[in-house]
Amino acid sequence: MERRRRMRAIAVMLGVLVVGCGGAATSARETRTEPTVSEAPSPPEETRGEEREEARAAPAPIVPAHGPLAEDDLHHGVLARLRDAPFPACTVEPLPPALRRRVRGGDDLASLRARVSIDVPDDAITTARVDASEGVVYRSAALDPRSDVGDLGYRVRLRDGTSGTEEDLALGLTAMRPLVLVDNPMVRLVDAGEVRIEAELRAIDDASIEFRPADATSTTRDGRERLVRCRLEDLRRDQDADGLTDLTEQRLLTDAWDPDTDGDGTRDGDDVSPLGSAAPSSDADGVWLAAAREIAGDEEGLHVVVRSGARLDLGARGEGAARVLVLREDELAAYQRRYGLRAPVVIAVRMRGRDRAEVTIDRVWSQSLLDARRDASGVWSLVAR
Ligand SMILES: [Ca+2]
Ligand SMILES: [Ca+2]
Repeated sequence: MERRRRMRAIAVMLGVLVVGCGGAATSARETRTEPTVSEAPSPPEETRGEEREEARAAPAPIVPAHGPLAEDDLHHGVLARLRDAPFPACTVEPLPPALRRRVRGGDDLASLRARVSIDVPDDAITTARVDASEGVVYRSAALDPRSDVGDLGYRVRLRDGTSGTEEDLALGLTAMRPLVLVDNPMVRLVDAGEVRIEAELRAIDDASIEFRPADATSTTRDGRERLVRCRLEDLRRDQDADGLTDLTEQRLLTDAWDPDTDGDGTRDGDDVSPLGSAAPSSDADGVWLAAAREIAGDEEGLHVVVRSGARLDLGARGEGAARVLVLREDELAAYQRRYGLRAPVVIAVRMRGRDRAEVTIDRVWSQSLLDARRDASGVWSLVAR
């Protein structure tokens, strides 16, 4: 918990620093370049999944059509999906003059919470009551690994005033890549089947990221007063009804048309690590798996872990638990080209006899040294060295 608070504090602090940096340079660096977002065609009615990302009914048993995928097939699938055109869910346009804020600021957490009765996360950006419904847009580590930079993803949580149903959806947008969403009570958060939010253009410069608590990060593009519009049907689309929206699958590099991408019998939405179902084939694999499970249990959100060997089965996840995205080096490079520089986790295992090993967990900005011991029942456990 302490680490999470520290990371959040650093991220918030750096976010503010970047605001100052971008704001000062806005007039000189204003550009017409906009993010590549556009309208997506609607899928046929019968392909729309009934599942919602956070509506977690008992998982239906999955009988994978293809069976467990071999490592090479997983690898080719990941690279192919990273080459696919991104799903467009949101459009960006200039903010209409009538919606311009007269006063900036005033979006502190207490005032955001005072507007609504819906649960408002600590990383809330904006809240609104629209007719009888309520919503909150917030930053989340669910699909973007925590870093010192604060480039978390944006999500929207909505409560329908008539039915009382709640949903929590990824917007497919990440802070500073290239937009930063801002509070503007004059923009109706939900209107005509769309989520609408004011945004600023503040594209982080990956070359300025050092993965240490950096003094500042710089931006490559800046601009103010944009309007982001995301169609709810695009945000909600879950074509294979596996509990993950298409937008979420895009970030997890899973197949949006296959409910069980790795074919291990656990549907993508319930799989801690939906890319990989191999069993450990060595003692070192067993230790690696124990360390990966430790990481998944340490902090919610998404952990990007680099591994060169076969992707091991990390099992099923509980509600709100972390996910582990295991990537090979070349996949990580392609992932970073698409989603920006991300600090991966590297687990190194050195066997020290049959039932002992040393483990190093390197998160770029921190390193943990652990001892692994195997008990009489064959289970590996880890303790800090
Ligand atoms: Ca899906
Ligand atoms: Ca699976």
